[in-house]
Amino acid sequence: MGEGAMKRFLHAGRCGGGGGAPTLAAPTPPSGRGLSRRAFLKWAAVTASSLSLPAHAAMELVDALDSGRRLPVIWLSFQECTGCSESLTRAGAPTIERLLFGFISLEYHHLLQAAAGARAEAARDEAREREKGGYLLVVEGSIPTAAGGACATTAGKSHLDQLRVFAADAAAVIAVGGCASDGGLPAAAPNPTGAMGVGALMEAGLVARRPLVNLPGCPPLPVVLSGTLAHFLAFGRFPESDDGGRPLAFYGATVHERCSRYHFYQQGLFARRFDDEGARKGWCLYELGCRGPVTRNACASHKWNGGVSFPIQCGHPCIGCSETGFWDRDGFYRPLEAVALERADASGRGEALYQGNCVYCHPVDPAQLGISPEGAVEQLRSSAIRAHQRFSFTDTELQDLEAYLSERGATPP
Ligand code: FSX
Ligand code: SF4
Ligand code: F3S
Repeated sequence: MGEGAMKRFLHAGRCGGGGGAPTLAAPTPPSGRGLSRRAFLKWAAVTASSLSLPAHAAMELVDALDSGRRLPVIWLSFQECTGCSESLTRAGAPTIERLLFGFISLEYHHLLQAAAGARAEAARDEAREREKGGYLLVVEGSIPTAAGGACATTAGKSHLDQLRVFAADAAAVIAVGGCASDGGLPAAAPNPTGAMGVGALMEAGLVARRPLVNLPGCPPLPVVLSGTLAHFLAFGRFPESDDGGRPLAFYGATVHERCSRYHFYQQGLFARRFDDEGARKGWCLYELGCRGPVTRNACASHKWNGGVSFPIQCGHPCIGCSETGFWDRDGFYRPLEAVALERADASGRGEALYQGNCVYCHPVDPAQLGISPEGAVEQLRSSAIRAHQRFSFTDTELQDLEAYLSERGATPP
């Protein structure tokens, strides 16, 4: 296929639409990798788009993956629930297995490989020697460090020692899932095994520093891994990341920003119980503890099982599974506002009250409120305002609000 035709194809694929298939001069051969040529090209276009790459990057992706060079990958599973691999094997088109077996040389993955026992371990060690400095290491699960790493071993070797050895010879490392990224569930208090993520071990000097990308989520989205892998295959580096080492293309926006219930949030329509009318009508889950506003992940747009659904769509609030330490943060079912109120001083509590209530009708910046703090509180105490169900504040809340308005310089016009 000529470059022009390819570009037209990729453009058609990117723009989607069932009827958007391009007209090709000749039938394209199957890729020979368990994926038709057409599906492969379409996938490349969609992947480039999901990575927020410019249009020409799809071509580079195609060229790199088409080159026949298969990147050696060693995949180590440590302290985890296997949910990450379960999630990844439910990727859309192409399935993650096709990506893995078509474009990379998966040297070891104890869940997916057929081999087991001493021969599998020997093959893994032989791959490390053979591909020294050139393989990609994928880590799934946290690494126990208590008791010298004795809490978890495979084939007589501690996970900590395995990571030390395999990271030292890797070209780069992908930490898949919250456990590998920051310790995840196994690291939840009181963290009896001293579980740590890969990055923390590198920072502590316990594991060799290598280029690292974190793909948190419990589990992460399949597209996050396939997109990150494809980027590495095509460009020899990981996509641009945030401070937490997470690719911005997938973790650059909050769940809230792309949530299908967002318009209910804006209208102040909330489910307050899992079985109330609001829940049945699909209203916003903020009052049930949704962490979507403070959680960066792409689940609201990419979803699971080929785009079928994600937690909030199923009626469960986001528990913030792609954020560091989410297991230990404030419980799962308390509204963010309640958590903020508990933590804050009087002015901070007043801020939460103001930003959670008053901004529906008044400026976000209280300096532009056009009334003194005392005047505002006086009005709020008046029976007319109290009659409005949203604004029945207690005396303590009114004091907090006054403290906030004073601090922020609310003055009469
Ligand atoms: Fe952790 Fe993954 Fe959660 Fe489970 O491998 S991120 S417990 S889905 O399986 O590591
Ligand atoms: Fe935001 Fe959660 Fe409500 Fe969605 S359900 S709009 S993520 S608070
Ligand atoms: Fe996790 Fe929240 Fe998405 S719990 S899967 S980040 S909706």
